[in-house]
Amino acid sequence: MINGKKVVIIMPAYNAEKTLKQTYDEIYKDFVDEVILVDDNSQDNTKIVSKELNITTIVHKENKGYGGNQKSCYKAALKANADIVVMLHPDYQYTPKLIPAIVSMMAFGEYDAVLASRMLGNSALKGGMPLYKFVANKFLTGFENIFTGEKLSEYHTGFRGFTREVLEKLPLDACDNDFIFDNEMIALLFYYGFKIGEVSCPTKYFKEASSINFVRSCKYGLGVLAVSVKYRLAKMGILTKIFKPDAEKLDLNTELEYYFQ
Ligand SMILES: Nc1nc2c(ncn2[C@@H]2O[C@H](COP(=O)(O)OP(=O)(O)OP(=O)(O)O)[C@@H](O)[C@H]2O)c(=O)[nH]1
Ligand SMILES: [Mg+2]
Repeated sequence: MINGKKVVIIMPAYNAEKTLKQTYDEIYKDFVDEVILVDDNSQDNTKIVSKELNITTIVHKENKGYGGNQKSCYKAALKANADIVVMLHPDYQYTPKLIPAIVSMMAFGEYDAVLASRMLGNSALKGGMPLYKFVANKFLTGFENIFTGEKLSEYHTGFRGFTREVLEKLPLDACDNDFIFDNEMIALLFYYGFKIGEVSCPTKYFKEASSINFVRSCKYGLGVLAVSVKYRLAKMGILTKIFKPDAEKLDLNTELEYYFQ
């Protein structure tokens, strides 16, 4: 707890057995009330390692994708009465040591969401981000800033925090089940008028931390361009899927697949 707010860390996991323990061990537990991992039908022992670490472990019976996994994570966090939720990838790519910084930016009411940015400062390439991802990140960020009229240093980090209010209000069930989920969520944050803060974050690239290849990155990049254009159209009154008033929010009455005991 911090300032009376319950803090829950969520980990969307897929084949994370090799990096999970190291990631979990670096979480500064004083602030954190619960850690929840959703295993998206991994082919390895992710759920077993997770349970051994006493993490609340939820398992998908079939692979739902990165966005589908996050939907389950946020539902589980809301059901656990979280006030502040931080998504941390279990692949040890982002340092858990920033969790207190991220949480405190929301715990005292200053921000509704916080992004840990690899592009603030000068550490992305030094940390091993492939040059094509760096250039694409810069380009897509510039494009999206123009179309949203906002100013973020990146829209593509997987290390982010949200208040309960954000997770209850955004129509996250209407969002994509694949990687573009992350980008849609930021567009929705701006669309609903939430305040987003950024902290600088070192990044690490190594084999287990990075599975998205060039083709998948291209698909993601095109998705980002589409989200940016749809956001602008929505601002002009032309509404599509996630920007419609009846777009589905997270339904807490649906069952999470199963808790691994
Ligand atoms: N549910 C699900 N999650 C996945 C899948 N592939 C990767 N992930 C998870 O999505 C997150 C991001 O994927 P990564 O492979 O680490 O992506 P990356 O190459 O590091 O991406 P960048 O950091 O942007 O370069 C990780 O936490 C993975 O566990 C998948 O097929 N399904
Ligand atoms: Mg990664």
